[in-house]
Amino acid sequence: MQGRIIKNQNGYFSIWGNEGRLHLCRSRGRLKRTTDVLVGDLVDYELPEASTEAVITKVHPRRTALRRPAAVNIDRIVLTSAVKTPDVHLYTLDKMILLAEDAGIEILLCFNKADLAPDKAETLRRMYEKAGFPAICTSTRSGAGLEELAETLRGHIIAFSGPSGVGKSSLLNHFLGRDVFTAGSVSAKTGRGKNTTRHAELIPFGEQSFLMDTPGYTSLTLDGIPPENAGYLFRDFRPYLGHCRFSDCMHQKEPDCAVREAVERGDILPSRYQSYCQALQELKDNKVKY
Ligand SMILES: Nc1nc2c(ncn2[C@@H]2O[C@H](COP(=O)(O)OP(=O)(O)O)[C@@H](O)[C@H]2O)c(=O)[nH]1
Ligand SMILES: [Mg+2]
Ligand SMILES: [Zn+2]
Repeated sequence: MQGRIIKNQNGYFSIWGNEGRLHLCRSRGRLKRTTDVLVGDLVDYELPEASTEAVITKVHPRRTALRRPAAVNIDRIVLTSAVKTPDVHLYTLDKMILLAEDAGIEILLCFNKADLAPDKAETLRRMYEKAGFPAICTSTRSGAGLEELAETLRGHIIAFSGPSGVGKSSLLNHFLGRDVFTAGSVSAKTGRGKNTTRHAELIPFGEQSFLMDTPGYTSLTLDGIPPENAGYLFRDFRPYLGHCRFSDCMHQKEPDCAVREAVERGDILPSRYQSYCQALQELKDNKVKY
């Protein structure tokens, strides 16, 4: 039998069987100890007679892998920000984009709480569309943008990710039509979410579709990406790569840099270029040394 790992609580897995039933499983059966099983994995399992627990026999190859949170086979990620409370932080957003690009996951940007600052939401949407990202402004209060977002939720596994307090759980509860996820209130003092989702968890959504809430975070460390790959992972830089004077140009202080020229012409957003420089430094600082 085949199914999807939708939850891992301290090594106790929940498998959503293809037949649409939930099985619990603590045993990896004949799997090697070194085989890790992650949320999102497609697995083969057996249901031994006289046992209530399933036994995993095989983990199928993965299409995508996200490290934080550890989850695999995500097809699309909705990178969610709030336009206000908490204020959108562009470097954090650009880092989330970089990690998702590196994981090979299709990206959609969602600027939520548009009711609090509609003009700002629209400005952000335009900025990021110019950089090459599909983007939607939403409000779970006014309902704006929710239908448009719902139309993009077709696919296999769709994760919502972003800082805590931006409204991920509220959006997911809206689409699932019930309170599956705890929507926390934002602390008046810090402007951050109080009540956050602890485990990466998939919720079955229609036929063979799953939605995933990811734990909110307050900071996000960049590592594990070679610094020289960063330029390619900024998709708005791609048209200019290969046009710099030096083939190994890192787009910093080098002469005749096509990326910097594009920034000066206004073809690349200054904030995206700043994020690139900051990310590059962070990747260099966190580079694994041998
Ligand atoms: N004004 C406004 N508040 C929202 C919106 N969406 C969510 N909230 C509120 O923001 C707070 C955090 O929401 P939550 O869904 O827990 O955020 P999460 O941490 O990203 O899962 C809650 O108090 C929500 O009621 C929105 O579109 N507009
Ligand atoms: Mg939440
Ligand atoms: Zn360059």
